Amino acid sequence: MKLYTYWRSSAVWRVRIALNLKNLAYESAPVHLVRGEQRNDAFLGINPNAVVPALQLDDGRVLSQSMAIIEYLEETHPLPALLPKESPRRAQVRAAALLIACDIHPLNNLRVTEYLKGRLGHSPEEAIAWMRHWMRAGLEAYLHSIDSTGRFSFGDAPSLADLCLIPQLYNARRWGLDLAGLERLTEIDAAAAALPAFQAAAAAAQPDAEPT
Ligand SMILES: N[C@@H](CCC(=O)N[C@@H](CS)C(=O)NCC(=O)O)C(=O)O
Repeated sequence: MKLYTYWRSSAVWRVRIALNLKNLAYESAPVHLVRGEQRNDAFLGINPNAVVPALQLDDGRVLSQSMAIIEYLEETHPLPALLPKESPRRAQVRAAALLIACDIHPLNNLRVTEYLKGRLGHSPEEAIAWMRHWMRAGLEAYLHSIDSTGRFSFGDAPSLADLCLIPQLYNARRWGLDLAGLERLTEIDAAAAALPAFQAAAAAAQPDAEPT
């Protein structure tokens, strides 16, 4: 499998964790988002939506949307499970994951903040304030959507929700979000950081990582 990736992309990061937890080998094909390579004709042929991730399967078919890709991996390689067996609990894990993937991430995406600054004339400081606002509101809601105890968001093993949370916390720190009151989330982050699958998926561990 070939994963179209960018080291700092939180959407790809989710997929990298899933691939690593399920012990699936893949080749990385970096797409430099800051240089705009996602809008090159070659990549638009892979994903017309001009975003990473995209996962090219061995038969040539291309999957997009991180959550759809992870569901595909879960269906084809069920262990270790990223979703619990019980249906209401599955829905709760999916809801927490989607709170990040649908309600936080899109508001902070590169093309959105570039539009705020470029077309709408906002300053870089205003764009950062915008990102912090939506991250803080979303992470507070996330905190109230998960279990109050356990090493991870739902129990003692990582779930789909944690795959979304960990990259989002990297973004939160990157943009200087005050994480006071969110210690339960930073404890989950520390538990994840101890696992090789999460270590290998981290931004700094990617072949296209740049000095920060
Ligand atoms: N809903 C999509 C979002 C993908 C997405 O927005 N990826 C970002 C990186 S995290 C991207 O490629 N952004 C490029 C841009 O904004 O131009 C998914 O979950 O796969």
